[in-house]
Amino acid sequence: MLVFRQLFDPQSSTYTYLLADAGTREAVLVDPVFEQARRDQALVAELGLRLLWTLETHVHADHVTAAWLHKQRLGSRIAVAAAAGAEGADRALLPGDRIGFGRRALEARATPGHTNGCLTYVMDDHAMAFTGDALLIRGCGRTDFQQGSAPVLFRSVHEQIFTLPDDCLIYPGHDYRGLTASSVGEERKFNPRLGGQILPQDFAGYMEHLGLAHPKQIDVAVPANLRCGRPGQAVRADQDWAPLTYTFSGIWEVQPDWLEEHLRDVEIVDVREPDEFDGALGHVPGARLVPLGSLVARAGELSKARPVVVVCRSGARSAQATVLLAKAGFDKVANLAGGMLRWRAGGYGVEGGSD
Ligand SMILES: N[C@@H](CCC(=O)N[C@@H](CS)C(=O)NCC(=O)O)C(=O)O
Ligand SMILES: [Fe+2]
Repeated sequence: MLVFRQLFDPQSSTYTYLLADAGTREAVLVDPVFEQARRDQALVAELGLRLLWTLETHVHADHVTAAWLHKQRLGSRIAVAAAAGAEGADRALLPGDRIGFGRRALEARATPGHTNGCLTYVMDDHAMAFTGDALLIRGCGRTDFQQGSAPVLFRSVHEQIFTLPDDCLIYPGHDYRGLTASSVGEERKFNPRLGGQILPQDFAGYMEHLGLAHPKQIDVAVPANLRCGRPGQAVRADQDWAPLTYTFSGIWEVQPDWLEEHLRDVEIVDVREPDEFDGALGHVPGARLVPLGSLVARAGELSKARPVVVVCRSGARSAQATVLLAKAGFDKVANLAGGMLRWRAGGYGVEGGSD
């Protein structure tokens, strides 16, 4: 019996997969996301599982892996393709390697083309394949950066994935439209880039004209993933007074919907300038104005009894403010994710401001 959960990161539209042997409770996570580490650790604990491995399908360009974080907190080991050239992995996978958990195992198949270290993990009974970005649902990973190559990807998909049984389910690394799974038979027939009668040269033409912007996180994500997600700075102490997320840049964040329901339980500190506080965006009801430049000097005005939520226009200055407050001895402090811009876009209540 297999325990199987498909998990989603809405920021990057990434799927993470939890697989475990229902008998021995030994588990693996495929493509865990840094910001979702707490969620996934809670699930592993609630299901009574022991995480043996985190497995990467490739060096991601759009999010940072949680492999290193899980290793620190749960003692799991990190596996990534030898061809990915990442440092800090416990196992450098070669094509044909098997990763066992209890009585079950995944086989690593080399499916380069999106990157040269892409792996597809195939379940021992060929019922499921975790294709990363080699094959997406009615799509595939782009081939315009990170050693991408359309002819190489075409061969990978046709030789390593389309040769699996028709009813083998495909679980991709991402989906941008809300689809969750497909099957080999379905993609062989209906994939508009790689299925049907399409030839390698048709595919190459298609891929040359995708016209996609580079992932927003690429400059942070690729170097971080080449270190298996080990941050450059020390990890800040845990906090659990709200459903907080810890970002790869070392900032604790709280989401607007939580803050709106807990306005009276926290001290809200707005670190913008006075003209912004009273300007068009308005401010969060009950917020206290302490501009970033005077925050350290005025930190004594704030109580350490209540958690502090820091706010600015976009969430950048307030992120820095959380670092300054932590240094000043505040141990419950978080940034309002996305600042006033996201607060206003979400239609949450404001004091002052114009419509
Ligand atoms: N807008 C996204 C970019 C997403 C993206 O480029 N995704 C890659 C996977 S890492 C891809 O291959 N996408 C294929 C597609 O969208 O067709 C971001 O900023 O993160
Ligand atoms: Fe990717």
